[in-house]
Amino acid sequence: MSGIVLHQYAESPFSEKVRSLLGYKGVSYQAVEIPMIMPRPDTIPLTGGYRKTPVMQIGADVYCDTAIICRVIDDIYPDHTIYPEEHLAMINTVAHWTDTFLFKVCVSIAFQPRAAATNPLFQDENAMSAFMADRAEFSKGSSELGMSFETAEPHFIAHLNQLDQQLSAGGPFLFGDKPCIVDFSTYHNVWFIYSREVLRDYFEPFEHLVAWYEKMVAFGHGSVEMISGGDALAQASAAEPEEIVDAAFLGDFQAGQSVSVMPIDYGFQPVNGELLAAGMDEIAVARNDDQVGRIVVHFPRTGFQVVA
Ligand SMILES: N[C@@H](CCC(=O)N[C@@H](CS)C(=O)NCC(=O)O)C(=O)O
Repeated sequence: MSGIVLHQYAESPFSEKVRSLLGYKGVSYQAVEIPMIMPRPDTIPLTGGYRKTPVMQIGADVYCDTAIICRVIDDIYPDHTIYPEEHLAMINTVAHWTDTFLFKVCVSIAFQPRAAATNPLFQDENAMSAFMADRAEFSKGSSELGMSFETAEPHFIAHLNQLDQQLSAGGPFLFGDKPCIVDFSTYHNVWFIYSREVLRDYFEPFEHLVAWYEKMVAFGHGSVEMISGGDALAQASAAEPEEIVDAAFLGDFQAGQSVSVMPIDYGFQPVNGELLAAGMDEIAVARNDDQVGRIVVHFPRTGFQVVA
C-alpha cells in the first residue's frame, strides 16, 4: 500500500485524471468517496478551506490540485515518467491549457440542455437546486467557468478534430510512444463527455481519437481500497508532516510568514497558514487543525496566489 489516500467522487473528471494515472503506474492506494457538494466535514479539516476535487493525502501532508498531485505520484513512481525532460515546459503548458480552457469548454458541453435531460443528478428537483446553489457559491467572484454553449461547441469539435488528425499522423500517445501528463489532462476532459452516452455522437467522426481514448481507459484505476472519511482523518491525526528540506522562496516571501493561498481561476476559498515554501514548483503552508493537528498543505506554483 502506497500511503496515498485520494479524496474524490466518481463523477469528477479531475478525480478521473488521477485515478487513471494511478492505474497507469499500477499503484495500490486508498480512496474516500466525498459528497459531490458541500459540506465535506471529512475533507475541509485536511485542506483548511480549499474545496476543489480531488485532494490527495499522504499521512499529514495534503496535496491540492491535480497539477501537484500528478507530479508527486510521478516522483514516487518514476518508472515511465509522464514528465519527459526534453519536452517539460511545453507539456506543462499544454496540460495547463487543457485543464483550464478546454475544461471550461467541456463544462458547457456536458451541461447543455440535451445532456441535462438524461443526467441522473437533474432528475430530482431538490438535488438539482442544491447542486446549482453549491456551484454558484463555489464559483463566486469568478467568471472562469462560464462559457455559453454556442461559444463552447465549435471550440470543442475543432479540438477533437485536431487531436484526431495528430493521432492519425503520429502517436500512439499525444507526445509519442508513451503517455505524458498531456494525455491524462486530455483524457479526463474526453471522459467527461464520452461517458455521457447521449453526447457520444460527437466522437463518431474521430476514430483515431477513440482508439487513443480506449488505450487510456485500459490503464484502469490501480488497486483501490475504499475507506471512510473518518479513517482518513485518523491517519492524518496519527501522522506528522514530512519535513521540507531546501525550501525555496520567490519574491519577498519568507519562511514562517502568515499567508493566505488560493487558486487564481475559481474556487476562491483561501487556506491560511504559516509559509513553509514558495519556490518554482510548490507552495506549502502549515496549519494547526483542532481535529487533526499539524497538517502541511501543498499547492502547485502555477495557478495559485499567495497573499501575506
Ligand atoms: N485545477 C484543479 C481543478 C479541479 C476542479 O475544478 N474540480 C472540480 C470537480 S472535477 C471541482 O472542484 N468542482 C467543485 C467541487 O467538487 O466542489 C485541479 O487540477 O485539481
